[in-house]
Amino acid sequence: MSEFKKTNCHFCGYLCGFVAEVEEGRVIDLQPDPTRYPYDPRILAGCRRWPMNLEVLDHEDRINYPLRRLGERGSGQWERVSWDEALDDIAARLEELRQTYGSQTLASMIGGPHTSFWPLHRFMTLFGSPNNMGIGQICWNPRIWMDVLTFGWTVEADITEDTGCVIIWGTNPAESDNSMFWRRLLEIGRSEVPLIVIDPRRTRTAAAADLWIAPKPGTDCALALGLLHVLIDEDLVDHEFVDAWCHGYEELVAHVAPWTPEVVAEICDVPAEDIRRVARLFGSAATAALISGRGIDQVGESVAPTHRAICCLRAITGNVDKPGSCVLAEGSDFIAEGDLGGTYEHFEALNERCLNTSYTPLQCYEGLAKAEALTERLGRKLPGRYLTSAHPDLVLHAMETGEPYPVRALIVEATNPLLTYADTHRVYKALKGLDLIVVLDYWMTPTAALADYVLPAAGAIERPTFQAHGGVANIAYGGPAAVAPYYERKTDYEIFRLLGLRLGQAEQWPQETFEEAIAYTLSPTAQTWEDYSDSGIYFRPYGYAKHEQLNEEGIPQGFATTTGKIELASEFLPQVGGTRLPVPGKRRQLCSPEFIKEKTAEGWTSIDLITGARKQPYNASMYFQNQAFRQKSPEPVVEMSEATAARLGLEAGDGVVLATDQGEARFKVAIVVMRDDVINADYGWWHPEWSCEEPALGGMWESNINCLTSCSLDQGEPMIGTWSYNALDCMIKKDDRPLSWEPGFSREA
Ligand SMILES: Nc1nc2c(c(=O)[nH]1)N[C@H]1C(S)=C(S)[C@@H](COP(=O)(O)OP(=O)(O)OC[C@H]3O[C@@H](n4cnc5c(=O)[nH]c(N)nc54)[C@H](O)[C@@H]3O)O[C@H]1N2
Ligand SMILES: Nc1nc2c(c(=O)[nH]1)N[C@H]1C(S)=C(S)[C@@H](COP(=O)(O)OP(=O)(O)OC[C@H]3O[C@@H](n4cnc5c(=O)[nH]c(N)nc54)[C@H](O)[C@@H]3O)O[C@H]1N2
Ligand code: SF4
Ligand SMILES: [Mo]
Repeated sequence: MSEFKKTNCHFCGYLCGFVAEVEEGRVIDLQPDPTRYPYDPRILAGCRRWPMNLEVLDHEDRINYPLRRLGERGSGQWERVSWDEALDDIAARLEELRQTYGSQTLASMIGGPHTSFWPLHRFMTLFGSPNNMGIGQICWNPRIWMDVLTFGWTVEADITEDTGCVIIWGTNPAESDNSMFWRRLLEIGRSEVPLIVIDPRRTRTAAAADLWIAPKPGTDCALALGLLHVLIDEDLVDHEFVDAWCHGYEELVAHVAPWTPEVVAEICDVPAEDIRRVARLFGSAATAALISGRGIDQVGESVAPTHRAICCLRAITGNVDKPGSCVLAEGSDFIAEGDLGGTYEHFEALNERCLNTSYTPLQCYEGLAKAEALTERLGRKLPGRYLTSAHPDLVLHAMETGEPYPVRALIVEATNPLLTYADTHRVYKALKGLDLIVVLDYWMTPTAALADYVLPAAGAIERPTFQAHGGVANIAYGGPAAVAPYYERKTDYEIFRLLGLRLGQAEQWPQETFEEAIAYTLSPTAQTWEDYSDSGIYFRPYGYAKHEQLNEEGIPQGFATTTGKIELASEFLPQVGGTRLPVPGKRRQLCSPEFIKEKTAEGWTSIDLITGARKQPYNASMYFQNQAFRQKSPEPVVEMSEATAARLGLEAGDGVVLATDQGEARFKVAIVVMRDDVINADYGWWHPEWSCEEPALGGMWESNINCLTSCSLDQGEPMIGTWSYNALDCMIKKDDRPLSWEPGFSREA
């Protein structure tokens, strides 16, 4: 007899609802659930990933049992051990390292939102280490930080019937979202509402737009200052809103005066007339929305000022917390991740050991405390562990040198840092020198291959899901597991709990299962675990213009900033080494002058580089196991315009090698429509069909663009520490040698 169980897909951030047909604890069929958020048959028809859920659940390459290393690190020799054996030994070794070096000797690495990370954070906090590395500085935090410091909280775009203009800035939802939001943009593209895309590449999103602006990578801050200039110059400003709610308008006027369209056109290499057009479309719409993404998140020094300038664009046009523009999200009714992870409770101890302090004055505990002092006025709790995440440059340095203290152990959860963290050679060497590495994953990845223990994580369908965006909005979605984990897999939550129990954390892990933990998370709300499972979402309709709401004293509550207003000129940022108004910074230079000289003499050419622009069907280093995907997208490519290819003497399909001071990687040329004189290289490429043992490491040395990148602090954003995956430089050269998977390849060549 089979049963039908509600559950969720987690192959992207939407967590679509499904109904699983279950027989004797095994899923035998999976069908979309039309009763639950965010069901839409068009999305499912366009999604290539969800049908692989069944295959992935029982894929022959999944890790099903705890594995312990035998032989040399990376030698590929493993023994299957019981959970008790694995966890007892890991706990004992961690305790010994803690006795010898102090609790900060343990570091962790996480990736994108593939799972709930607060259980790891709770474990790390209770162990006593602040050294969580993650994608914080590059993927999410820059925008969160600048929104919070300008508006007092984060803003989310709100596209409704009222929206009269949309700017899509450095994001390509056609490939990165490919779901509800992308469908909505397609509709807007076809409607009267102007859609503007700012991207060096003519993406499918750009193709759907009315106007495509292709600036030189990394010049977006200047572009935003130019737009502000035109808005002010042509009086497309919402003066009523600015007078009532913005601080520092006159300063902003003076600041952007020199940034004329002509000056900006020169810097960004776009027509001055286009800058005027964008400003006029945005400024003359009664309501306009702006959505930005990774293209401006990962551009070194300029990342914070670019986001600040974008905040100013929203503010002076009155497009704040108003239907059709954006909403200031509300803090969550359910328990926030910062509290679940214990960040605030253990603040002092974490702060004392935090490596970031004095290097990245915003992205550290002291920066968090200053910001939190503002937001707490309106009862909003920041996602502390993300906003304090340790800088990889500093943690890797501590691993390499033992300074300022030795970092000897590492937990890797839901990331494959040899592919996705910057500077693969450096990450590799640092990992090789550690005393203990524990990896939680579904698969044997190149990173897992270097571990002492690989622990089998349960995936979606076999675990409940609760996606809460760090708790910066009052929404969470997901649902229950359909089955108990297959084989001996366990949920990430359970793994950290069981480890915690062995290290004196028993009292802080009262809920035995992740399901119970989610039920507890929801306990301050009116919704039970059962209601949540049934509807797949926790959501309370939000209001607009919350700054006008009266507080207890009967005056409008305003914005949770130093001045209570939107800070066009920031009173906060100078305290952490920033400027009152946005000033563009330098971009990251990956090639030293000596390197360029040497390579040029050998026939290489210097060129601008962006990396990792999203493409279906892969996601970071994931889904390369899927044979259908591999057949359809078989090669790691570097994209360039026809003119660029001609200048470099290249044709579509040619092999090329890219290089920087850090290292090299090889790709095939694809000719696309994009700006001239910049190339875009794929990221995440490896070959799971290869052996993961050394030296092959799943083929990850061949076409891994992060062999070229760097996380060094010296050219990063100085307050947050953002390093760059875009607006880079590299050397390029044609390379006809076959790649390892091509006919004619020989190891000697
Ligand atoms: N298929 C797929 N989807 C994904 C992911 C994936 O790996 N694969 N990853 C997920 C993750 S972790 C994230 S963070 C999101 C990211 O989602 P998005 O923010 O949409 O990221 P991309 O699709 O890379 O789009 C970034 C765009 O910025 C452009 N760009 C590069 N440099 C610049 C610049 O200097 N200025 C401007 N204006 N534009 C620039 C690139 O050409 C690219 O089109 O995607 C998520 N979705
Ligand atoms: N050059 C370059 N580098 C980049 C980027 C770029 O654009 N260019 N983008 C950056 C960005 S924005 C991001 S967010 C990162 C993304 O990079 P990551 O999010 O770190 O992605 P992956 O490295 O593919 O790691 C995901 C791993 O987690 C495992 N996994 C998935 N779900 C779970 C789970 O529930 N539990 C456990 N334990 N494991 C799970 C998968 O099997 C896989 O091995 O990459 C960054 N790196
Ligand atoms: S991959 Fe994303 S869009 Fe596709 S079904 Fe899964 S959650 Fe939904
Ligand atoms: Mo990301």
